[in-house]
Amino acid sequence: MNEKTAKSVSKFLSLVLRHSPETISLKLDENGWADVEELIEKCSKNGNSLDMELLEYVVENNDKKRFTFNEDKTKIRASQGHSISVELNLAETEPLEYLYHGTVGKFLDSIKREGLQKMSRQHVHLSKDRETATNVGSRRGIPQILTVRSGEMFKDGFKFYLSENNVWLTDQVPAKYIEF
Ligand code: HQG
Repeated sequence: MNEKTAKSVSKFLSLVLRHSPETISLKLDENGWADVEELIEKCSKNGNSLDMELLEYVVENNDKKRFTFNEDKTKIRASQGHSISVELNLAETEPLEYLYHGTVGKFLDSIKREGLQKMSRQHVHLSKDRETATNVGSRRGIPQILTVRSGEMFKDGFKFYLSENNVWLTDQVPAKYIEF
């Protein structure tokens, strides 16, 4: 399988399964699932040629396991990262004592004032280690890694969720729980 093709399919799937299914007139259900046959047909119609073999390859080999099939592979969804409102029904999970967030310098003043906010997504995304957070921050420039006292937040009643692909999610992180 051509890696370049797989990456471009992954990017397109992120667009339609997380942000704007209407780009290809695709409907997601309330839990974010798309019908696989419909997805293949509508992607192909819109110039992103796709078949079941390629879709299975992308789901299995995606570097972050961004997409999941249901049991019989008739449906597919993004595991996290949505900007559109979907109910992923993730189980509340007790977090590790510390989690990490990768960002860049220009956001720090605002984060110090307002804490971490979800911005355009459905959750604040946190990573289990500094290395992953460094990769996240590097998407925008020189990474700045913030340490979140998630254990303390949990004791104080904040909820945490772990996505199917092991990204930690929460609604917000007040600045007092962040080590800059
Ligand atoms: C920042 C990728 C100012 C925040 C990654 C971030 C992740 C604030 C940006 C996933 C702020 C939002 C998500 C505040 C937060 N003031 N800036 N109060 N609070 N920010 O992309 O965490 O490859 O929505 O630091 O790996 O960067 O797409 O979130 O820089 O897992 O699968 O606002 O996306 O995964 O940016 O990344 P994003 P993120 P995928």
